[in-house]
Amino acid sequence: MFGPADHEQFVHQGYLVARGLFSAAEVARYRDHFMALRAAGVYPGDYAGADPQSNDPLRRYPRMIHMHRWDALSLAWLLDQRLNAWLTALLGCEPFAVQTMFYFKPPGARGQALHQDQYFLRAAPGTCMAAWLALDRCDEANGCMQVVPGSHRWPLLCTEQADTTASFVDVTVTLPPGTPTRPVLMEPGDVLFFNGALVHGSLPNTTVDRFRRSLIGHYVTGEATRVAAFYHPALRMDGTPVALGTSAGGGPCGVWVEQDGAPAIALSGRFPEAELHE
Ligand SMILES: O=C(O)CCC(=O)C(=O)O
Repeated sequence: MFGPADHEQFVHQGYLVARGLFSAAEVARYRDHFMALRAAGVYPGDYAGADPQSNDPLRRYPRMIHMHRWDALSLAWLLDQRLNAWLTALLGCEPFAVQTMFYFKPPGARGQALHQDQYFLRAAPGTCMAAWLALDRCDEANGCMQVVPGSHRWPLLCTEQADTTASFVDVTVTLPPGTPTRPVLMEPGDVLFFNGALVHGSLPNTTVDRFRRSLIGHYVTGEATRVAAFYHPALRMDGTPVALGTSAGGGPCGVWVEQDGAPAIALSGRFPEAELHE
């Protein structure tokens, strides 16, 4: 049940975990469904292609993207009324739904370097939001989510080359030395909601026998009138399409500078005019 403490946490930290929002039976159904889909074939958007014989665990189990466009269960999950209720309470108005993703993150898989989702989605005005459903216990050993509390107040940071031995995506943002990142420990059925500007990511799954599966929905705030082309068509939470304009890449980005002996962000960088998608 959503309460004032949840709102407070979200406003100050930029994220919160709704515990046990989905039941054990639902979690089992999603896990089975996506494992069966993964075993059955390849899909548009598979990261680096699927190859059951590969040495790279992420090629054996590439993440899935935009499944709601061809899979009824994914669409129903994206528009689930519990997610809508929490998102609406957090944002103050009903969002538009724009993306689903499924991460298998098998044993040995790389993580995803620190980033801000809004770098990819460019929802405006307003921002984007994520609902991240844990389908396995998530801890530091299997590469749980890591967040930088309070970073949702930062502008978009300029991106840099990521360490692709630890991350399967090649862009990241850097933080001043000593900036704390917080592991988000979750149980199956918990949902992590986070603001699109929050710096987050995950480290590799270092276990030999535990997946870290998650089902992810991305949304844009209801006042948004545009979003990057990759995320069209946007849907109202009743499933009907809504016409939004298209945000372009490029624009200013933040770099860390020293101000009165402390790190501060100056908007002195510029993103390249690249096509945007996570
Ligand atoms: O699940 C992960 O490891 C990363 C997911 C993520 O960064 C995202 O959903 O934006």
